Amino acid sequence: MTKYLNKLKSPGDLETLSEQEMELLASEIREFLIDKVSQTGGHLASNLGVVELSLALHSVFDSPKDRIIWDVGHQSYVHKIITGRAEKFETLRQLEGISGFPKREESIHDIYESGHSSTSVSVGLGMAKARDINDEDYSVVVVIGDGALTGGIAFEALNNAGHCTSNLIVILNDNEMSISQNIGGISRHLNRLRTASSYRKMKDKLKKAIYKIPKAGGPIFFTLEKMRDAIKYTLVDGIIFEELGFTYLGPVDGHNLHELIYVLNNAKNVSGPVLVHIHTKKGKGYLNAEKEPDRFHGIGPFDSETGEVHSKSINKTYSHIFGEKLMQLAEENPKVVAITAAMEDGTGLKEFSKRFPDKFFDVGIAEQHAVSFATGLALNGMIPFLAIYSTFLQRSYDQIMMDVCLHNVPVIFCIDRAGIVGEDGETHHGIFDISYLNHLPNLTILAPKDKYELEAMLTFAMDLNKPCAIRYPRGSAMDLSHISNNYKDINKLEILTKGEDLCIFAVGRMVKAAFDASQLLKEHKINITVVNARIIKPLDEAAILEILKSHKKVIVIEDNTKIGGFGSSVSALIHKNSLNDIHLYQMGWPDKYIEHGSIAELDRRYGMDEKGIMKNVLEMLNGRK
Ligand SMILES: Cc1ncc(C[n+]2csc(CCOP(=O)(O)OP(=O)(O)O)c2C)c(N)n1
Repeated sequence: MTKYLNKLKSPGDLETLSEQEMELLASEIREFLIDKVSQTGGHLASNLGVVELSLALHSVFDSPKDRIIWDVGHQSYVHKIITGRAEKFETLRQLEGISGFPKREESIHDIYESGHSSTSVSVGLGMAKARDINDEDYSVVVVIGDGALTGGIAFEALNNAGHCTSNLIVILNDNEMSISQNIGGISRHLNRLRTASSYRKMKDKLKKAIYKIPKAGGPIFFTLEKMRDAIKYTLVDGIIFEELGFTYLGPVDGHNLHELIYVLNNAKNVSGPVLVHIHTKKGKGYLNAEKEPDRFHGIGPFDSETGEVHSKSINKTYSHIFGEKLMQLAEENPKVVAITAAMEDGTGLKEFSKRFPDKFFDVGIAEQHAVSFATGLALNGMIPFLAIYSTFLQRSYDQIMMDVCLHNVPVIFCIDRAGIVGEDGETHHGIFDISYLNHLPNLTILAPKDKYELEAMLTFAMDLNKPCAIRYPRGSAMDLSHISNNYKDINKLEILTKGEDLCIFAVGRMVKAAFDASQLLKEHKINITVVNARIIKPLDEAAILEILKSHKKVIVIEDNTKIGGFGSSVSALIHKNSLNDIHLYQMGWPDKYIEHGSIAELDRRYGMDEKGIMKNVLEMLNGRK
């Protein structure tokens, strides 16, 4: 069944295969992907769409001498298979297993570690320039999707590359999809190009036409073939990439190996920047994924026959709670609008988009634009709720600072996937947002301990009339109403348990762990105070100082990097008030990029669960910490 795949250990093995055999290999790879990803979960649809492209790239180019760069990197599974990692696919995205994104420590063929989109052309251009300066000879090839192309930095890079003379090959993998249907003017432009005749057909037509010219036809075509830009055969006017200075080749059927190999060989010989526009189908070859490419974009373990995911949680996620509450707020307040940067489903806004189409904006993968756009809406009287994953909001730092906070306008940042996110790893953990927001003037930062607090905070933020950020984690929304159901003073700290031995300030997701630890510690006759630190900024100084009067041993725990987080604020407060007898221990993520693995495994590994808390409490009380 896996006649060709079994023998595939490195890109060089492709040389021995005919195109027909490579097509058989493509089918084997698809079966392999469906089988493996159904067990581990992962980015299936995007990878099924690039099987032929990955084979063609590794046939035409000589990796790692030639550099292949994957934008986002979620579509690099086939590349991983070709470069000798098929046997490791059982461990895909698992703790200590292979990553779902390119990783330099995994393979010499992974030369750039992506995860956040739209950076590939910039990186590729940098590599091409370095090659030229060093007087070296190899190709730099960048693969970017039509979704990733909606990110502003991609245009900055195309603008720059089009102006340079360096050889750079950009493959635009156009499947008409971002995670959902792709949006925007460029998407329309690509559609116009796609509907024009294919590259090969155009070339054949031109050849026939020229050959009809008596006597001179043959030599003219021959000369054209020799000319570097003779392979621009499309008859569409005003191709944006040509206007920017690229040679445009396309559109090409991205599932036709023969055409792909042909056009890539041509691209290799073009001097200057060249863009190859290929058309693919997301989810190609697996009907379930072809029908629902968005659901199979990133999916948990599933039944490969039915396509149904195995562990369907009955609990709603925080994203669901957010989406539902926002619809309620929009019913009540006509000023409420919602914005997403290409993550309509992931952020829980799908229903909102249907119910309030005029008040819903998917701006594409354009987080910076989203923030400035929200500023404009707020300056003209709207209340924008901007739902972005913590890790992607990093892109918008300057816009948050200079547009939202400087103008002091009511933009509400609904920071989804805040904290550790699990299997997507280093590039996706949302563990920096408290640190990159904590010092911004005018901003309020909140973190709910459960779903009811999230709802209360959304209402609070709507009425605040100032910038506000609410950070909430990935996964099932907790219900901690049995611990406390006081949602009135949502911008004040909340004391959950009282004890004299030690005090824990816990932020967001960590409140439950701290509370559970406090209950376990009772069995050791240790009584601690647990505080729900639901307002991170402005710091509830008076309340914290009051608590510190009766506690000399203090732990702060937050699902954020320790540097610059809530713990740093408490530490600074202690220092400012010269409370030298306070012993503070900060718990949070260490100063490094955290690897991939399930959230529970990472919590355990880094002591970020109730056991880790208990250990620290006991060590502090025993004077060992
Ligand atoms: C800056 C940033 N924002 C959002 C995302 C989330 N994201 C991952 S893949 C993707 C869609 C990419 O679409 P495309 O480039 O066309 O690739 P496809 O999956 O369609 O092959 C999005 C929005 C991201 N990775 N980076």
